[in-house]
Amino acid sequence: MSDAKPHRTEAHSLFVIDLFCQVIDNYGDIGVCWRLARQLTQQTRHCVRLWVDNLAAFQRLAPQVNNSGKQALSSQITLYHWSQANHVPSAGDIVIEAFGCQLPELFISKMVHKNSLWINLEYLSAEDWVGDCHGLPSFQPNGLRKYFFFPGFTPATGGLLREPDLFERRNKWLAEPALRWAQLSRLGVSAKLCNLLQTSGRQVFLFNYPSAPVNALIEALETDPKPTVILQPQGSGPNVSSPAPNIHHVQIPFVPQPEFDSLLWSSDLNLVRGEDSVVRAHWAGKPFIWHIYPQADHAHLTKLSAWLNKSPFDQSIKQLQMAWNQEDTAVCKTILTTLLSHPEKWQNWQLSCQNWGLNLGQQPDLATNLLQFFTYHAGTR
Ligand code: TRH
Repeated sequence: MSDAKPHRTEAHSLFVIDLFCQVIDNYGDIGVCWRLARQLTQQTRHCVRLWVDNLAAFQRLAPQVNNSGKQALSSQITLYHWSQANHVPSAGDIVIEAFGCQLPELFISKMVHKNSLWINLEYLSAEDWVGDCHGLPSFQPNGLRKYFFFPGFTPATGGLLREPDLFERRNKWLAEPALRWAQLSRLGVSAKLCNLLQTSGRQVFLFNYPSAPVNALIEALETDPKPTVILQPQGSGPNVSSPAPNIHHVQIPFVPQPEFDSLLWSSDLNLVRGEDSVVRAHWAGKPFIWHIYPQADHAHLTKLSAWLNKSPFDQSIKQLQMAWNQEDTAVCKTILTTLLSHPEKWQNWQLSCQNWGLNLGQQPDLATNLLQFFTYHAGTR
């Protein structure tokens, strides 16, 4: 690639930040990196060069992305295909290696030349050891300073991704119901179902892995006189088979990331999965169940327990979350049916989700913590 000159704004920015993302599976890696790129440049003058190995996956969350390689995504964010990394003249001041994605060797030699600050951004976990390892250095034989940065749920960690104006935007959006109806109709939800939601219906957003015990949810909803509209993004599992007449299942298209957020805001129950959507469910403040990304040897259940231990959920909600991930249809159905038939229990769940989101929102967010870390360590170069 003939990319000899840096992006126009790079010369005037404080830091050039290289953010490397490999799409391992699904959309979580790019989902997190795309949010992070935007948040690192929001209200700052830094430039981000976002290196991604799978532009097609990225395009699903950000339709403005095209497959042509280098392109400006904003005045401060430039997207590059991963394969172009060896051709840039120099590395950035800061290099973020998201989720241990293994930086290209030649690029690392450019980092040595630049004396870049190397951040190893880890996956999200609520486990206690995360607070002990967050921010630890790993000095490299080539002289580079590499630090581990752990997102997390406590002030001892790097925090969670959250835009500074998130709650304000959410509340404004919720205060204007016309936006919700316009969005649903754009996504193909019929006027009849929008009307049902407007009058008496419950909106459920279903974004899970194929193994989720969705039958438990359907059977519990069938016991409830209140009608339900289930919105499920196309291509996401599990299959929902012919539910009873009080349940309406609508497959909606994959939406750009900001629209994904507002779907969570407007739903009465969110079934989310993976790392990014669960964080957004916390900010939505609606009852939610996390279908955590399955890992070998049930490592994900350890992570799930750690998260539940940090949660304000009562015992039955903790049990529900665990049973959902263990695909225990009977337990899920019993707990969901109880919640649906006891409005005060549902209300408690709703309140605990809302308060947890608000409390977590008091902590500094991941991008703010990273920026502070950069500023502090840039001074020690
Ligand atoms: O897609 P995921 O299952 O990604 C997973 C997890 O992050 C997991 O932790 C990780 O280890 C694995 O990838 C490699 O779930 P997640 O994290 O919720 O990411 C989905 C992203 O897709 C999120 O940023 C929201 C976005 N999205 C949209 O923008 N529009 C949509 O319509 C939908 C359904 C999702």
